[in-house]
Amino acid sequence: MSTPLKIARLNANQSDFAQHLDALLAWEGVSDKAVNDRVEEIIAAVRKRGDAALVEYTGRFDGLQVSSMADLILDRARLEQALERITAEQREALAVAAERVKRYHEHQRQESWRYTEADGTVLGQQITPLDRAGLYVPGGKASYPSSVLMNAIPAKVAGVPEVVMVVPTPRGEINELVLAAACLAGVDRVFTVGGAQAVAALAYGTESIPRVDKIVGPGNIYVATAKRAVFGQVGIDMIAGPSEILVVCDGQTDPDWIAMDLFSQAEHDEDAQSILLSPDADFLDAVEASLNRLLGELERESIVRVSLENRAALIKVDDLAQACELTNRIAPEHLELSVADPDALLPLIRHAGAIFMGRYTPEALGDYCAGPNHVLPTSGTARFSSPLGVYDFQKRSSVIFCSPEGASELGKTASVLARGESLTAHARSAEYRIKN
Ligand code: HSO
Ligand code: ZN
Repeated sequence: MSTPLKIARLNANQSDFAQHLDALLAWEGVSDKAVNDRVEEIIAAVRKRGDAALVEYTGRFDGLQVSSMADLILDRARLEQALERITAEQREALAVAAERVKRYHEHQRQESWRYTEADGTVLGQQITPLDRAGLYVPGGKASYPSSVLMNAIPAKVAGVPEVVMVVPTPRGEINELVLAAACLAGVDRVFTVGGAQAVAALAYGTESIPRVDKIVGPGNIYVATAKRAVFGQVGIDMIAGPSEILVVCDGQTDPDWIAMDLFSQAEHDEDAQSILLSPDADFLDAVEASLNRLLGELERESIVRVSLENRAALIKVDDLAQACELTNRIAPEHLELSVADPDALLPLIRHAGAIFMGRYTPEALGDYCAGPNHVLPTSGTARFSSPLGVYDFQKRSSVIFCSPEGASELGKTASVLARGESLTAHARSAEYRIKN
């Protein structure tokens, strides 16, 4: 066995617990002056020189030399080819996942509504999809087909007519699984460009890449910085922090299961956070033993070790109620309630991106195929935000239709308020419609 893991052990009642918790949760969002400057430059170049800049950057940053942008475009036929190229087993698994994710998201569709006031005025809200959405997919080790499904399917369910995707292909290496997922999710076109240049292209448009209305999907610091920079020109989903899992366990689940659940987030990246809360100190010991025993079996052992040693904690609580209180303070991206009666705890939970109920619901199932979205608020933002969903690709327009009587009545109120603001054109516009 390798060196024992150095994992923080805390007790929620120790006098300096609050400081420990703050230190544990502290996370500096991405922001770096040098990166910022670089990104601004790239955005300016793409705005000015369009495709030519994209071709140039793709050569420089992705080691992929092409003569024109035409070599960086994949159409639906190419996506269908990818679906043929993967194994039957993979095709089947992607199809099952896509179907379940679609069905779940269909429940989220918002409908237009209207009602009539006593004076005959009709008021309502009209729901429309965005015209076009852009999905960023990272290259390299975080290029996840499951994320393609999670980002593109809600857009399609919302009725977005065109979903385009950008994905870097370093040295021309194409991830067929990612393209196959794009095919199943209904992505219309793929551009094999990445980085800040791809974000700039989606935000402003180039000769080949159409300007989109919203950019979604994760990316490295350059992508995140670029998304922040183009926000306002286009919508963005969020700037996601590292993945997090918080497990609340009554001590009766197999410690190996809990250890692996904690690993499952830790293996995403060295900054990922895994926390376990239990009222049972012996159980915390058992999980720690499992972590040490199982670590060596992992493909990503070294990432997991760094993540657990820097950002994990096993915390003893008095009882499950205290665990829930602490959960609300942490507002985790993923919460597992690995207890006999999770429904009894659910009403106590106010802040969590996704809640996994009971011993048989590991977060991994939600990451791939349960149905709900795996794009979730991180770094405590579950206090005020929600999972990515259909509503992120739908907009609301207010609708007002005054009857002559309604206009006359409302005109009197509006006139008084407008004159109070010294806006006489407003007042007169309203007054014209008042019946004498
Ligand atoms: N757990 C990640 C999503 C993911 N997991 C993709 C596996 N593949 C989001 O926090
Ligand atoms: Zn995951």
